[in-house]
Amino acid sequence: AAPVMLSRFRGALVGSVLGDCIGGEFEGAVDVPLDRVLQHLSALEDETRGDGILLYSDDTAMMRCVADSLLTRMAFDERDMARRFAKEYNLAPDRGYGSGVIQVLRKLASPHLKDVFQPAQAQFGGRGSFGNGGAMRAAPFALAFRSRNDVRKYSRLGAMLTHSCSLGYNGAMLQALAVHLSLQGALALPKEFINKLISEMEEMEKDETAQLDAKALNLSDFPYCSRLHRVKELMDRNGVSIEEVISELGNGIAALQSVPTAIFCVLHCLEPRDGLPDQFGGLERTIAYSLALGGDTDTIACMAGAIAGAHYGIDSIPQSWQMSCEGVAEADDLAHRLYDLYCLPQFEE
Ligand code: F2R
Ligand code: MG
Ligand code: MG
Repeated sequence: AAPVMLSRFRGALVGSVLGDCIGGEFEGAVDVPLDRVLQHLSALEDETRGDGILLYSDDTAMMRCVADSLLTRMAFDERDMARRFAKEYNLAPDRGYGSGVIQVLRKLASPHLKDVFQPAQAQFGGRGSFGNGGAMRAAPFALAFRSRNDVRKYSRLGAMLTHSCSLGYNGAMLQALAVHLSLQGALALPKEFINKLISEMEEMEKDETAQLDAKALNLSDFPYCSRLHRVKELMDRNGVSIEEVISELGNGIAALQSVPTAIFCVLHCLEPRDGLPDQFGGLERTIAYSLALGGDTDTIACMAGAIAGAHYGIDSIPQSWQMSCEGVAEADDLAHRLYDLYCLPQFEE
């Protein structure tokens, strides 16, 4: 079982980086025809392009900070993680960060800051961000902690360093739990997988703050549960169109409009699909499909790539894709080290 698990860890982080790098091409595009996606993907086979040509964005930059912090501290340490976010932003501010979060990252750089959660709480008039920036970097929490309780607890706190709105941090918990379940092989039973995520979110969305946030934003009482129920309905439908997926689930920069969408991409692509090349394996299908939705493609592909990579493992990822993307070797190294951490006895449930 150990080599299988290590392969899943590597698949999760490399899949996440690949989704970010490959998906960056279409971020913000409204309409992405499938043949443009396939053209973009087949260009990755071109050996004359050179290695690492597709650069990673904020999604990977912040994911690496999360992983580095968990590995160095061998625990969740909010001050250390916050310091790494701020330092990374200062070193490379042009990685395509959200326009709101950069204010948090600047404040986190202050050596006088007492409460590292405070800058996030001041965002958007005190409501906090509901963007998907907490979710896009959540995968390492699933790789560092064995216990589901720890995955829940620390992915939430890790997201709250920049996203204090419950829609933001609940999206991060959902993404971390999806990777956690996928690592355990739960995607072998897709219906059970989605049902487990729905019951997890039922617990989280019972919370009074979640209920108040949903009301203030004119959303239904259990917004994530309701999107996940839509995922389940779409899974049962034959021939669901890209337009239906976008209108039912969304493809935007808000966590609510992108985390359930990424989960749907993975579930939908467990089987071969019309329009996607027969020679594609499940991970390739997942990334291709995520791009074809348009909108926040780097982040949806990054999150779907992490969940799918945890299911299919590293061997499912074409070498040419890996060689085309910046930061793959580093992500692979982080995955190896997180696996070693995960195997330590004190991290057992
Ligand atoms: N930033 C990008 N891509 C460029 C898209 C530009 C876009 N017009 C923009 O709004 O920035 N990609 C990267 O950002 C996403 C992750 O963002 P993150 O870390 O969540 O940032 P932020 O700033 O906290 O939230 C993003 C935007 O969401 C809206 N928003 C969030 N909370 C809000 C609230 N409570 N009220 C109103 N609006 C809220 C704002 O427009 C934020 O700027 C990923 O896609 C990553 O790839
Ligand atoms: Mg990005
Ligand atoms: Mg994005």
